[in-house]
Amino acid sequence: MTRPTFDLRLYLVLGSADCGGRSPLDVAAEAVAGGVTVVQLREKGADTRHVTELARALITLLRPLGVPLIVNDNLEATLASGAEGLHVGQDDQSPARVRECLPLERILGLSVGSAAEAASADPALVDYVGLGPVFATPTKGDAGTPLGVEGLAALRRKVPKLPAVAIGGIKLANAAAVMAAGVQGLAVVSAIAGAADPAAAARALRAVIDQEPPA
Ligand code: TZP
Ligand code: MG
Repeated sequence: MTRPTFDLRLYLVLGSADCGGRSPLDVAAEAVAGGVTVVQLREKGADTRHVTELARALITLLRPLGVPLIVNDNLEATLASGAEGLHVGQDDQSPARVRECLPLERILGLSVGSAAEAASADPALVDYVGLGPVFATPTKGDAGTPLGVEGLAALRRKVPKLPAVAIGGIKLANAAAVMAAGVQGLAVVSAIAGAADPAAAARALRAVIDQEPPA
């Protein structure tokens, strides 16, 4: 069974509400031009048909560029759109349930925010973990208590077998410190989707990420 390969260095999470009135397709296109390596569609509150349509449009844009699309918490839309993967949180369908329908060739990501959650992340089911929130963030109201950089580094050591991205309040000013906690990449919403120039924002983050020795 071939497990997927992917590049987590700069992981953009976005939905229509995050793009300052712009189209998520336009923002994603600019962000990828600036160096984003993975895009996650996180269209909160939307029905499956709408998520599937938006995911298909993103795939048309991203696939020729070799950038995988991950759908947040909607297995049906992941399968219907043909997206490269799915990301689930701890309150969503469990990885074991998801894998009953999602082939191992597709990427499955899991949010992890504590040592207990880290212990339950099974590399046989999950391809990467999203660790966070690192810092307080207005983007996700229920994100939980921030780990801080030290907490992130400690949590990262508890999931040594899985690649990891950090998420929550990450921006250019703290990007180097977060990378130094031992993650493979940075996941951001507002630092790119909310930027006046998403391509420039992505380029600046990639410059920092690419300076860190690989974790
Ligand atoms: N999961 C944990 S924090 C968060 C998500 C989706 C939001 C991160 O948004 P931002 O704008 O990068 O702080
Ligand atoms: Mg969720």
